[in-house]
Amino acid sequence: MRALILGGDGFCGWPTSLHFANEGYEVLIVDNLSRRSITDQLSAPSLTPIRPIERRIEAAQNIGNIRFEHCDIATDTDKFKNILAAFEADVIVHFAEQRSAPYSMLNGAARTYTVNNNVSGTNNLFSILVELQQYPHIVHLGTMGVYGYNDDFGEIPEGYLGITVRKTQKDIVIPYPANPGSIYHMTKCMDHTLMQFYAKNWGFRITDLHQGIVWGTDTDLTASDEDLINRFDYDGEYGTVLNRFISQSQIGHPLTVYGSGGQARAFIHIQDTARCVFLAAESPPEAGAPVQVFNQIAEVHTVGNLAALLHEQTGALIEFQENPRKEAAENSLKVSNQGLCSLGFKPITLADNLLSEVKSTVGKYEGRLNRDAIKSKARW
Ligand code: NAD
Ligand code: USQ
Repeated sequence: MRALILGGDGFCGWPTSLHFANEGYEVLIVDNLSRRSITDQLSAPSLTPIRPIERRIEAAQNIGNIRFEHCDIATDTDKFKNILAAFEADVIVHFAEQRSAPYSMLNGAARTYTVNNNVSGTNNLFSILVELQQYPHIVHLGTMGVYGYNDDFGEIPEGYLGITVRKTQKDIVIPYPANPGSIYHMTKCMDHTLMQFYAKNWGFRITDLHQGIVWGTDTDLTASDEDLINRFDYDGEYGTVLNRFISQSQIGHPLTVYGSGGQARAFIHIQDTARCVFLAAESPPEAGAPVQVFNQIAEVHTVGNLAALLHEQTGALIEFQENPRKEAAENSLKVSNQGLCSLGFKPITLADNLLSEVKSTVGKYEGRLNRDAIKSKARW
């Protein structure tokens, strides 16, 4: 079986590529390494010393068959077409997007880049496959943020909502109403609509994984060799909340809780990201079916509770800051993850004590941390 991993040099893509290779897949990573250059521009490269892609790929040969092609899937259409034509993937996992909400809200250039990069990349993928008449299973990484984060419709179902139409009293199922909170999250809503059309018109088998916030740094495979080490972001744009709090507690920086800390969000450990993507990849929907949606999450916490937990464990101080984002000060959130659980997903949770493991990795490299990069520059 051949797996094409778009964005396979990134935080989620690299451990997932190793996971597929370890399961016996022939893996081809396609990435334009834009993430490495953006974080260099922000003076906040990965805290962990990730190796150049060539060295990563060389070390990965001990795990399985992995190759790399440099290509921008949003702009280099001819090269992308040649890669797709030659590789003839059985499954394509699409991670290759600009994934920071704050970055997407920095300024006009960042908004335009995020929309063009994310939506064009996704459209190019499907449009080229139509031309080539190739119909592999496509697994796209979406986000919980496409739903908004509230319980207006009760527990958040997996992509679709059963409703009764008031005028006709008919019971129907509709795509869950999109309610993005940033330009980045909006591109994931646009991707989803685009994919519904490609599934309806050309019969593509598509799975959209609406993933929560990923925390942690390594998986068993990335930890097996220093040359395979995964990236770790702590900065104001790309660092996600729990990984930021872990690194802040390590260097004696107060935990930067935005607003009251009442924001509830869904979380998943990086090891589970790789496992879930693999489970989903092996369970495609029927050709012609609507896009299959799984909520890829393990558990829900409020930001304030996470800060309190780290305070308890490490004594770190908590600093409530004015929230730089436009979002509800507090919300309640319940999310179904039945789809992946029914395929065998057994979520890792914070109770599994992995926090200290992540903290020790951060401790090892804390000398590389740029304190000036902790504060977010984005306001909206
Ligand atoms: P990342 O930035 O670490 O990885 C994305 C990779 O895609 C990078 O290596 C980047 O160079 C590459 N890329 C971006 N645009 C490209 C293009 N046009 N052509 C080729 N390569 C391109 O991000 P991540 O954290 O690994 O996230 C991966 C995916 O998962 C994203 O789509 C993101 O939206 C989604 N996701 C991430 C999280 C999270 O907490 N990290 C949560 C939910 C969903
Ligand atoms: N927050 C703080 N303090 C911080 C950083 C964040 O209180 O120092 C708060 C934010 O205000 C927000 C919450 O923590 O309420 C989450 O913020 P985040 O930066 O961890 O996550 P977010 O911007 O939502 O984006 C991340 C990933 C994105 C993914 C998304 C999944 O960067 O790629 O799609 O999580 S989800 O949030 O479920 O939509």
